[in-house]
Amino acid sequence: MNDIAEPELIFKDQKLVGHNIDKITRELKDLADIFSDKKAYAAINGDTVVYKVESSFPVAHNTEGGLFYGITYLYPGKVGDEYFMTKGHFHSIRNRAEYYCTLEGEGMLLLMDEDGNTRGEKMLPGSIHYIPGNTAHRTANVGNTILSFSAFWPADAGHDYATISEHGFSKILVEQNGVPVLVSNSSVKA
Ligand code: S6P
Ligand code: ZN
Repeated sequence: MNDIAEPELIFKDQKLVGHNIDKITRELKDLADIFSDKKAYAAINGDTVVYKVESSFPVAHNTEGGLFYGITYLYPGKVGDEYFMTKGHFHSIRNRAEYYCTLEGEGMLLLMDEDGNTRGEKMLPGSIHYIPGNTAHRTANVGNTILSFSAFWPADAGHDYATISEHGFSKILVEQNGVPVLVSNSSVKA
């Protein structure tokens, strides 16, 4: 008997290949809550793809001790001055941490603690980001090409999107004089 197997999962030709890859596409019309400039948002075609996620769930959701893996492909673009970004979430089990590893492109990882302090970490090819527990996370594409990154998170983490959908992050990432800056989110509801 041969004890050597082929890999179950492989990142090949810019996509994740394997059995049972979960694929999600988020278009602008799915992201009504997150962008600040509602007028600019309404002016862009809702079918515009903002990001795609390919994930592998080798164990059932909520399995304590299991791990999930996913690759996010975030397209370049802006809504008004605000860069295309992911919805963002806390993990449902708040203390669950995560790693992001940037594959391609130029981005910003936004991190917000439970007291509402928001900070940014630059993402560039090869950069590795530890996202501590109790920290909401979202990514923004600040370049002109696709930003892709891989993520590793506990299978029992879960996703709490509602808190961000309702309150947002305390700061938003906008382009000012050609560079990304974090500014106070005036639409944050306390
Ligand atoms: C999962 C991990 C990523 C995101 C992906 C999309 O815990 O953080 O795979 O799911 O980047 O972002 P979001 O906020 O729409 O899930
Ligand atoms: Zn996460």
